[in-house]
Amino acid sequence: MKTEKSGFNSKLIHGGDFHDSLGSAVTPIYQTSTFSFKNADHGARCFSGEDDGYIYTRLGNPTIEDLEKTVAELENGFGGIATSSGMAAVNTVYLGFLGAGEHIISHNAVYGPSRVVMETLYPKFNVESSFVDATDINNVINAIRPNTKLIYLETPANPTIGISDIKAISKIAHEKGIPVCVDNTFCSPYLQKPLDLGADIVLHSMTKFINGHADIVAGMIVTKTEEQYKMLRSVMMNVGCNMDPHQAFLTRRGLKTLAIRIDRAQENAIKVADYLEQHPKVEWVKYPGLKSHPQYELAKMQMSGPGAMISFEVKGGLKAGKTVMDNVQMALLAVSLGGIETLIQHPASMTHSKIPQEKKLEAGITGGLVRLSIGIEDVDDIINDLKQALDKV
Ligand code: LCS
Repeated sequence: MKTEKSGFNSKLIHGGDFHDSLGSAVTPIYQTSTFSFKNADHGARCFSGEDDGYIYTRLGNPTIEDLEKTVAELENGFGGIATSSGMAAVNTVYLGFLGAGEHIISHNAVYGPSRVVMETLYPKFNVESSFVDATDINNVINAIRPNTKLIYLETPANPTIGISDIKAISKIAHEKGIPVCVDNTFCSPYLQKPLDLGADIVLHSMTKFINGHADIVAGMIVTKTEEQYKMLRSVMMNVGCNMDPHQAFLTRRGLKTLAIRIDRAQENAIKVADYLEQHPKVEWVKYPGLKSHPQYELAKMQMSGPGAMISFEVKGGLKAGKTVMDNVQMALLAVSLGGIETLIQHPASMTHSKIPQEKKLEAGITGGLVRLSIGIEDVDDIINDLKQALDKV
């Protein structure tokens, strides 16, 4: 009997609708590179698309497909395309939408490599880019050119936590026939649904909240239309940045607890952000749940919760920030985010180090900015850990 699964948590558990003849409760790992055909005609029909049988794991695999269907369902999209990493998802979208002589507008504070690859590799193929502060829609409007083929948002942005207005930007983009892609990594579909807000493509580093256990690297693209799904799927298959079945299995398992993990991490993050904002040694805190956040009202409109990512600066800048990072005892001094453990890192010298200094500063990635990914530990322990590290400043 099929489960009624209209609620988000029910979709997390039962999404994908995988069933096999053994009644497996969990989608098994189909650790196979290839699938045999019944006969030559069947093989030909699989290749022509007349038969939807599996062919070869780079093209499709039941374990991976279950994850793709589930995430697409959670994002209210047409279909999902799983990739080997979040960066593979980013590059699949870049390759799919941009050609020689064409132009992309992107937020200026996206994840470091999402900007670096566009500014260093794509110019070889004559792709033009404008990285602007997309938290102000006028900057996006002013950057539109006749050859603009994609608007790329990351909201909340890594690491500035700046928030861009998905609905308003999508409306303007669509008037000009430009598709909009949103990197939804910091929210996951639990807190934000970019396609419902008007975007065309949503992508994730599933390494983060979706898997949530810091044990795999993975990516996902979800499209609104069948046409864009087919186009991007073909890019992924031909580039060969497919997911592996074991990676899909772990991600599907991690995904089941997405909502309860985020509820808990977010509850902790709200308390940590409040604590930091009141701390005499802290210069500023950026967190969408704080009234002091410049896009606090917009965050309330487009996100169903403020999430678990916080950026802050200690008075005394980088030197003081390093003292905090070097002295935390429970939090891990590590990049990545969205896992069950609290992580602290320094974007200017770590995740965003390859961006030239003047571009970092223009984007608000200052030397003193420290980023926290709040985990699901006991909040008193997280706060006490930060307290004793701040005491050393
Ligand atoms: N998009 C965002 C917003 C990210 O934060 C990351 C990785 C990616 C895409 C790329 O995903 P990956 O290929 O790593 O799965 N962000 C990282 C970070 O802030 N620290 O380490 C990785």
